[in-house]
Amino acid sequence: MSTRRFAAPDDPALDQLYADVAEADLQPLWTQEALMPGAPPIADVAYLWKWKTLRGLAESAGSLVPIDRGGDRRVLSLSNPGLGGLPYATTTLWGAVQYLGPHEVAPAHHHTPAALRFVLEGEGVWTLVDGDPVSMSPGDLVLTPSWRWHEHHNPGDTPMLWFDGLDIPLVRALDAVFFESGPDEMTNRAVDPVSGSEQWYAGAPGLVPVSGPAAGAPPMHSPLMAYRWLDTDRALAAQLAVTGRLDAAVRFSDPTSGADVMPTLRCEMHRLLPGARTATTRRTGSSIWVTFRGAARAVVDGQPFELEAGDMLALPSWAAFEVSAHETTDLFRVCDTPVLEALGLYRETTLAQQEELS
Ligand code: 1HN
Repeated sequence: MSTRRFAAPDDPALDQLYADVAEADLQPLWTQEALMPGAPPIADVAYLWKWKTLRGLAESAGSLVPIDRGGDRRVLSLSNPGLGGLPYATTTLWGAVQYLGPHEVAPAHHHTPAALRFVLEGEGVWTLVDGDPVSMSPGDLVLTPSWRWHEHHNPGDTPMLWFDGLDIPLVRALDAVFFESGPDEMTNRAVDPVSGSEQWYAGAPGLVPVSGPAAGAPPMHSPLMAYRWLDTDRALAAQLAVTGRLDAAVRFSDPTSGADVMPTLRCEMHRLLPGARTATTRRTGSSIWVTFRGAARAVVDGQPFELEAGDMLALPSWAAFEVSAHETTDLFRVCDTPVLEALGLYRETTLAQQEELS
């Protein structure tokens, strides 16, 4: 005979059990309905920051706030209204506009969160990545992978503004953020427009050195620190020419392996010709879309966003997303897809016309 005794809902013994369980810092699974929803419960929202606003406020910060130790950088971070005041663009991504004024230096530091810059305005700035001076121009993608020393120099007379993308929320969630300041002395040097990393790894398409600085190192990030707009532009134009389509896209990759530029961040550039309309797609993981040039309409879960040069759009996980171009439009995208893929959690689905309309 069974000795099991199931309590009735109003059984004082059951009340006592719940009290004892709570007292012991335990929680019964059977009371947690929100634990496994049918689809991800998503807090961050689709949100657009307009360049006009970003640029104006970054410029004001440039005239009112010096770059000092502590902050180290003049950065205005995209703060997603769905994330309760956190300085995060999405659940996993940090996005920001950074302003480096004429003759300013942002001092050396390193941190475990990985960073990238996508340059929007200015000329003549260079960033020193682990001692390698990397020049920066509009449309360039510049990497500062995890724990690489970096400092920014603007020897010119005009400001530079760029988009910063980092994996800070993800690294925070993993309790793996470390940071150190570098030496205060300024590094002054003549800057070759071609960094050492490009001399090694961007010598010619498809050719990588048989032995070079990255040989034998664990392939944690691309050894190439700069991806030049000239090359990106040429690749997109060639792809449009060969396909005859109205849209083209390229992924920035580690030239030695084809992997993403950094373990946590994927970068892409998309070009849409006038009249192009992408499929409507849901993907796990979040993205930030930065408009480099053009005019386009993004639609996220039915909500329209008008994109113009410099505008930055936060796209949450699993949101239904499509873009249509009013004129030739170039869109930079950073996303956390490599993490989702590495963990076997990446999913995507293209919505059929019928679903789109409902
Ligand atoms: C950082 O170090 C940079 O080096 C940019 O330019 C943005 C946001 C949060 C923390 C560190 C940079 C950052 C950052």
